[in-house]
Amino acid sequence: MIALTREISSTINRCELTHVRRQPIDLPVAREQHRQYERALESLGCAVRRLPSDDTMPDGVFIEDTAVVLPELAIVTRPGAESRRREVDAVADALAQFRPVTRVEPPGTLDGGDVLVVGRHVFAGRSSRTNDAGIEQMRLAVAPYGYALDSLSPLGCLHLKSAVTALDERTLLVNPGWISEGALTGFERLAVDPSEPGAANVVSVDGRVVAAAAFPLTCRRLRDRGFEVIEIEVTELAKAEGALTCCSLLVS
Ligand code: CIR
Repeated sequence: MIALTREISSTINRCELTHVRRQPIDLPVAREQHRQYERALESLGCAVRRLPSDDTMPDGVFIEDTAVVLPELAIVTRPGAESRRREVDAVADALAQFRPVTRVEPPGTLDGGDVLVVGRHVFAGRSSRTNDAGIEQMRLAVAPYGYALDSLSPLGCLHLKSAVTALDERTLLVNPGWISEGALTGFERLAVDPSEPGAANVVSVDGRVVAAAAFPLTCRRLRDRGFEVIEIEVTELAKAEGALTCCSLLVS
């Protein structure tokens, strides 16, 4: 498994924010936390390849939003925030080494954080970043490969994957306050601790989970369910409204 990551831009303090109040981000601390994240991915067996960033990409580290990678193809997105659209070209070039690449075209917008792939099932979140045209293009791109796509509308959070991520091919980690669980039938569900609404976003590889140390009660729930959990500090990236899946694209 290859994990594509992207360097934190020196302009991260000018990042987009939707639900989070702006607080100063300590760049050296953020970069050290990002290294710890990359090390956690390496400990799960990923080979990390970090793309460079530059001053024109305050949110470049959140590489997940620029593409959706399936075994058969990669869909390069058209991010909903205009300030993020220049992020996609370098990611498209990097992914072209591994997969055929297709792109979301105007008027479609789509952030990778709004797309959750579990086996042959694709959930797409309608959000302030992802519109129906973008979701429709995703549906058409994946249908030939046998993927079924459901669109959902999370509420109260930035992206679908703020509300739900996959722990394995059967089990989802969910904040029921941000998504209607009825939309997720057919999957086993584990709820985050109610005092930790942001805890549903974790990276999972082969039943081992990278989770934020800020959410100890949810980490305990994960361990009680039998998952091995690696806890890391991501306080500075959280100030940029980023979580864990957003900082990598996993290419198997
Ligand atoms: C943004 O608002 O676009 C960034 N500040 C945070 C993006 C986080 N991405 C994600 O959760 N997939």
